[in-house]
Amino acid sequence: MKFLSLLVIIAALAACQGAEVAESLDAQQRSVSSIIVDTLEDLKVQMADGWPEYGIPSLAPLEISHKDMNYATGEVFANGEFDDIVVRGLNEFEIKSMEYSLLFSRIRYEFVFASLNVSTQYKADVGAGYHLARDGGAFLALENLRITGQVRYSTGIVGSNNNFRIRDLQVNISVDNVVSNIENLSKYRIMNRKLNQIVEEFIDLTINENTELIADWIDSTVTPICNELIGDRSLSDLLGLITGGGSN
Ligand SMILES: *[C@@H]1O[C@H](CO)[C@@H](O)[C@H](O)[C@H]1NC(C)=O
Ligand SMILES: *[C@@H]1O[C@H](CO)[C@@H](O)[C@H](O)[C@H]1NC(C)=O
Ligand SMILES: CC(=O)N[C@H]1CO[C@H](CO)[C@@H](O)[C@@H]1O
Repeated sequence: MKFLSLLVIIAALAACQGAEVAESLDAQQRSVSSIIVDTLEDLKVQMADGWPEYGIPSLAPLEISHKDMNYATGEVFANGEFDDIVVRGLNEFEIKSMEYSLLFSRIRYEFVFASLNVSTQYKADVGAGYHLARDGGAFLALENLRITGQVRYSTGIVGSNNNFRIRDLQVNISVDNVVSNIENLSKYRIMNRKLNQIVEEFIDLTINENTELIADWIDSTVTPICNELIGDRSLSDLLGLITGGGSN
């Protein structure tokens, strides 16, 4: 999620950069949108290699060999181990729209991920007055994940690219379909399917019903972090980081 927000910020940066180099207002509107789209298309390609010089591995697919999860409070505990985690589809998003408005210092965007999915082997040990131990394979997918929203920014003195700031970040997330295939939640096949349906419904509701909560979180948490990250780096520095990364 944070990662997706970063994409948006990158888009904002690209827009601003474009605004400075473009000639006429009309030309600006067109070229800025295409600069953003080009930057994102480059980003998709670069995601396969990652940005090793910044310690970012390949993100398409993203592979994590092992992850532990431990949670405990009072009587309740949950310990999990995940092996061979593979996340697919991070770079398989379609840019449905990218509208830049110089007048409103705003970029509106819409991205659609056809399938963002994760597969893993899991081991879970859960206790809460009772005790449950489970293991097996697991697959989760978000199908037609749609991210829309806008970035509003302010630019400082014309010609200085050090005063670029994000004013607010709107991110609306919705998903058409959630797929959950977690093995061995129950040893009974029908019961297992039922439990997966509950997981699907839970994820669906979490994403589709909490849009405002997520949006507030992103705006209040991510916006300051982004501005901090941008610091006094110039926009061309930042664009260079994105598109010049990786393989060579
Ligand atoms: C997982 O996502 C990738 C990338 O979007 C897609 O090609 C693949 O079909 C998905 N896998 C399944 C089983 O849905
Ligand atoms: C995001 O969703 C909120 C509430 O659902 C809506 O008011 C707002 O216009 C949406 N923003 C965008 C940019 O789609
Ligand atoms: C420990 C256990 O019950 N493993 C099972 C998990 O589910 C797979 C596929 O349904 C079975 O093959 C395993 O025996």
